[in-house]
Amino acid sequence: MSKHTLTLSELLKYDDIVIQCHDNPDADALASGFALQWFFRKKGKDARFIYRGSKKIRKSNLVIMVNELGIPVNYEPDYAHKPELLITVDSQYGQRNITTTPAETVAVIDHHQVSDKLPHLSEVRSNMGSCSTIIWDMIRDEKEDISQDMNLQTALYYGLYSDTNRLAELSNPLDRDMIEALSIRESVVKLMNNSNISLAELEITGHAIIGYEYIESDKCMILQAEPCDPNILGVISDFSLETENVDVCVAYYVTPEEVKFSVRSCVREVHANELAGFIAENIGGGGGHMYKAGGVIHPEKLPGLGSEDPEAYVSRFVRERLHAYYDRYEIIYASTEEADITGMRRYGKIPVEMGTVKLTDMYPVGSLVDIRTMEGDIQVKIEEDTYLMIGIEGEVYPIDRKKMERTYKFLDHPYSHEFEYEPSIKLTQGGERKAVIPYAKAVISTGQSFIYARPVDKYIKVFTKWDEENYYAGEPGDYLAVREEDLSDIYRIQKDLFPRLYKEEPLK
Ligand SMILES: [Mn+2]
Repeated sequence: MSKHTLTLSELLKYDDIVIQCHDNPDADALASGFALQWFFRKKGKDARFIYRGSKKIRKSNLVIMVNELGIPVNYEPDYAHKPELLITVDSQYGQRNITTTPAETVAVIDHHQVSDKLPHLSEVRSNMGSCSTIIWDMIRDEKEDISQDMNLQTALYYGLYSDTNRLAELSNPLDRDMIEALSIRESVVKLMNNSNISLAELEITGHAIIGYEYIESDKCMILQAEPCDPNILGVISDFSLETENVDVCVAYYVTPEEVKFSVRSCVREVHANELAGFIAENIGGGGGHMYKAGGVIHPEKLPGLGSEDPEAYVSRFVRERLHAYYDRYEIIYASTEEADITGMRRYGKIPVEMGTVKLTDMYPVGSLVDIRTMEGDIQVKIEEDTYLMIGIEGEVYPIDRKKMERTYKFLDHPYSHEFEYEPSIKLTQGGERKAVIPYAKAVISTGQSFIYARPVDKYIKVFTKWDEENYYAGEPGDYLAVREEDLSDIYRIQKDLFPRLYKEEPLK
């Protein structure tokens, strides 16, 4: 759910501009307002940046942020002026977490879930780690250069850093692009980090840990905290995961507005980002990395909450989701099993156009590169014959020349394709990021490969023989597939892709 409708230049026709972030601002709210104000000043507009509500900023890392980075934000609990344009950042106008300021026109820039009808001037991208990322991207679209302003860059970095639990719960590639592009004042970040926990939060941490619940059969720990800075949830779950016989941790708090949670895993059978997504499925959102993730649940979306006490309800709900998650999967380890093909049908690959890049066209032999895809970063060492395949959804994977030539043939037209996020590469040691697609050539599969496959009726996790550390998760309707020429090469094919990729063939 995302909306891209607004450009910053559209807002330049207004003169009397006020930027407001949510009450009790956090680092992302402050950075977002700061960046937006920076943009307007650059354009000769004197926008005012305010926050309201009953509390002035007191948390020491935020006080340091405001003072050290010179963020010109004003606390205006009784703001009475009605501006021509009010822009809410890191929050949506009319919501409970932001005091309503009357204005002639309202604009919204935010990364939270869309909760109400948005004004016409809105940019809400719910899949971003921070609102700072969105504003950074919008300023970049306006071709404004922030590289000379270290304070602004540091603020943007710290905004994303704080909203993604020290970057651990980062899930969007654009967030990673921003981190890479920013030059920051490390010393200030260090200072803010070391004032991250107040004494009150230290106590919240202690209480949550004392009240832990341990599910022995799953080696899973659940910890409920009092409402706090979401970063504290990361602190609680990181620390608790270090306990022996604890493989997975979920820490959460409940407020009337939201339930926030952090997930940590140290076992390959449970990907934290997947578990987070599962817990919040249809009622919020979750994501992150394999080992660290987090998410949010919107209480109004909880089924059958009714008049029940939300805390009791949520604590039961989280336990039920965890049980459901553990019950749900059958785990298949390809490296130790030869697939049982009874009940499977035989399929041949339908020739589809794909892209292929000879990686030595982009970097010298021996280079170590990071390839960024929608699913995350992968690292590849470039050999003489390393190619990169670009699949029909923009997914990429390395392949050696022999295998590529056996399966595909070159077409005589150039490859072009647009994806939601274009795969890109940079040297691991640093340097500029290059888009992959301009280097790609179009190929088509020669239809020589056959598989056995069947749709699965439950949830599965498949550890393929190519990667013992990572599994591919499948849901009912997805296909479990085995290569005809190697019955231990078991993998999963998503149900929506399958009919586009395979057609049934007679059994041999
Ligand atoms: Mn935020």
